[in-house]
Amino acid sequence: MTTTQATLTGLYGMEGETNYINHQKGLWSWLSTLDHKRIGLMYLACILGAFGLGGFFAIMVRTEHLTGGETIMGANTYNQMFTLHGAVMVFLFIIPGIPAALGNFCLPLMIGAKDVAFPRLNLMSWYLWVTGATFFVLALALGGLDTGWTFYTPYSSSHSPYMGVIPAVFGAFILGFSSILTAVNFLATIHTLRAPGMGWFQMPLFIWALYATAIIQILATPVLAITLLLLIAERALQIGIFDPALGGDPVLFQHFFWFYSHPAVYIMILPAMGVVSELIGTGSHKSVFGYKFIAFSSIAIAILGFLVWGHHMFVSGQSTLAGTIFSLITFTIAIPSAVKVFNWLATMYKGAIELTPGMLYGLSFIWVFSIGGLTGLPLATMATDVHLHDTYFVVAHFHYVMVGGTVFAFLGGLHHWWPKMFGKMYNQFWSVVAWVFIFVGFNLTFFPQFIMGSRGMPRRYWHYLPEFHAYHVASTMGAYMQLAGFLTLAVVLIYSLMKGKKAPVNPWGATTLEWQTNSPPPFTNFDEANMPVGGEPYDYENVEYRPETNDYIRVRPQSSAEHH
Ligand code: HEM
Ligand SMILES: [Cu+2]
Repeated sequence: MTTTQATLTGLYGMEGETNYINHQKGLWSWLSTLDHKRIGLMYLACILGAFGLGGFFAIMVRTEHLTGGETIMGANTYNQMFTLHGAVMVFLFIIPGIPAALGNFCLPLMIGAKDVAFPRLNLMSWYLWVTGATFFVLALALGGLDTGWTFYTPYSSSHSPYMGVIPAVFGAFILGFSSILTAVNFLATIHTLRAPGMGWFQMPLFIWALYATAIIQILATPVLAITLLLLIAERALQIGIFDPALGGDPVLFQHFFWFYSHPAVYIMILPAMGVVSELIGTGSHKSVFGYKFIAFSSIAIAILGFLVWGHHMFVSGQSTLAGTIFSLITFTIAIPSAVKVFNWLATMYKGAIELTPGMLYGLSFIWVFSIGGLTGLPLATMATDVHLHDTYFVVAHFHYVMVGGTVFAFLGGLHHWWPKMFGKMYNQFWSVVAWVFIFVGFNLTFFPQFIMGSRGMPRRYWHYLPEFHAYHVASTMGAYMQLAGFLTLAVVLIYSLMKGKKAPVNPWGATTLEWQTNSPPPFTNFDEANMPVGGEPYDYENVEYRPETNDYIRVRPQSSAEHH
């Protein structure tokens, strides 16, 4: 055995055990892999890189706001910083985050399949992500952009002096294809490759969430793609589609943009809700309450999400009738969202709650997402939105949903599936310390923004009046605290890869199929002799704690016969 082999075996598994990480070696074996697990990890690495980059821009923006005047950068640089922050976080990190990284790794394992339906297409999606990201880097190299991540016309099409606009828009266009192809793949996989005995209602709830997300990705993303091409055409050729000076209509751009971008917020939050269902069930060691309600509420959110885009345009001059209708439909989305929250709470009721890091993130999600969701109601009400539109209240609202929601669920999922992915445990004490910093820092960053926003602090302003100073300083301190938390977490996870204890098959006592195969799983996901069968997905009677090895074993084989 060579030294590298020895290290790898030391790193990833028991002596002699082959798994998807060590069965082939070398960079090329990764770059040409068709294995969904490896592709999931490649996405994970890329997405964490994008999160770091977006985080850097966030810290820049927050640092600038330490004083009401110029702190570290001029106005033009400031405009670039918040644009790049938003664009990188949305297009490179949060939209692909859970589906492409966690979803790719988990989906086939959770339905007992060997891979996704179209492995080559899956690899191609990853390369498209990398190509799209390269265009973003090109945009930076060409001097950046300052349009805001929303690329509103006519500023983006006729006035912004920056060369980075077209490459960034084209990058987002390509990333859209990556997203669409992943969605096609997931739909086909869920339809055709479920384990014997796994009917639709024996699928784990994360799978339902990925299914609903895939529908949105396929139906909404093409609209964004066309819009972005039109924007490029307008900017390059001054055709007169969106610029009123050329006879175009800027509000048309907003309609197109939000027809995609509102459903896109559900592309961000639905997979997160799916992860949270797994986290809360496992952390409570109790069957998830109201399985069908949670499953169908995902589908309901996916459908309703297409009918509300006009709530972003109450002050754009759209008719009051249109505004009223958009407002009403927006309120109805609160129903399926609340259904989920109530079901998670009912799952915990009388459960044997164990505060693992995964569960802590799950609980934080419920708390923080509720604040994010409830503050959406005043924004969905026309009379109050006229006052709150384009203030820091909106910035606080969407960060409570996107960071408190999606990012927390992503981190919870990462902690939950980490032992399965790498076959290594991490130090739970230090990861809880990181969680404290992230959770407290997050609230300190964004809660003051609700207050200053409702008092009139506009978003995207470089300078501010003295009365907002204390809020801005608190917010920036919160951002630094989050940074400390994320750096701690990075150390915890890197240390786990190098020195972590070997992970057992099922460290958390979860019941879904991925916890029946080795950690890390073999290349083919399951032992050929012991292929999984579907059954009741959340029957916690099936697993029993084993104190000698500190893991859980299956006491009853999963079979469709058990289903009641
Ligand atoms: C983790 C710490 C974070 C901090 C401190 C932070 C801070 C900020 C700040 C200061 C702004 C600028 C507001 C303005 O000038 O109008 C902003 C905007 C924004 N952030 Fe974050 N952010 C963080 C994380 C995230 C994450 C994870 C996401 C992705 C979901 C995100 C998405 C956005 C978006 C979409 C905008 C709007 C940009 C625009 O107005 O063009 N942020 N953020
Ligand atoms: Cu919306």
